[in-house]
Amino acid sequence: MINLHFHPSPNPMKVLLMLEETGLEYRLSPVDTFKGEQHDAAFTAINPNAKVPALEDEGKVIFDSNAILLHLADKTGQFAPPAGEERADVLSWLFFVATGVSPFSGQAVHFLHMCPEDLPYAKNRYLKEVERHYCVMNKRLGETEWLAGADYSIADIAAWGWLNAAGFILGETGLSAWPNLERMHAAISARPAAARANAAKEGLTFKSDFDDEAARALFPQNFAK
Ligand SMILES: N[C@@H](CCC(=O)N[C@@H](CS)C(=O)NCC(=O)O)C(=O)O
Repeated sequence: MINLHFHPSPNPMKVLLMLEETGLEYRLSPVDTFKGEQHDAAFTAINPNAKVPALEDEGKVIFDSNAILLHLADKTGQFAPPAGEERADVLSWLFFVATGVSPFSGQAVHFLHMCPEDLPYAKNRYLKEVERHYCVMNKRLGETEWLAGADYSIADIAAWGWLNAAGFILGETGLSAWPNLERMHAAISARPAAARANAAKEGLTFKSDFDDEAARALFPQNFAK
């Protein structure tokens, strides 16, 4: 059975949604990143990057959320066409999310909520990049139903993981300045698979206090001598 090494944060949530969408059988192996479990030797033997998610599928390990989404799409023939122009569109938008939306959102969360110093330049830089990426998606979603075109795909599934954090990044207005994006996020969240993914997450307990132990676990390089 598929084993997803999991923490309820944006990148693993993409994969959990995909597993629920495809109907594949899976189990979750919790990795409590606030306690530093991503650095345990048993886990770095699975993901040398010491981050979640990682997935074991019939003895094969795949890490990085977007690689896992592609693997599962190819395995099941769902949410990404196997070839042709429509696959090219899925890849463009998947990688736009993977290399833009995801890391800029992550850095915005870091400088807004976790950085021990108040750094206005960094906050503004990442917030504005998140907003710029939202504008690009909002424009696209004014022209097409989903990011890659007419069909729901792994590009949308990848975006959902981080769009869930919009309120945490932007405050209570969330996605309201980007109505097409808000429509798309709401449409995914209303899917039964999203409800099942959220319920599966709720069934597990993780450390949530962002204290000194968590800071050392998440940003060990900041504490290196
Ligand atoms: N590019 C990777 C990024 C993975 C990533 O940053 N995961 C975060 C959770 S969303 C994590 O493991 N954080 C713990 C840490 O950095 O130590 C992916 O998409 O899977």
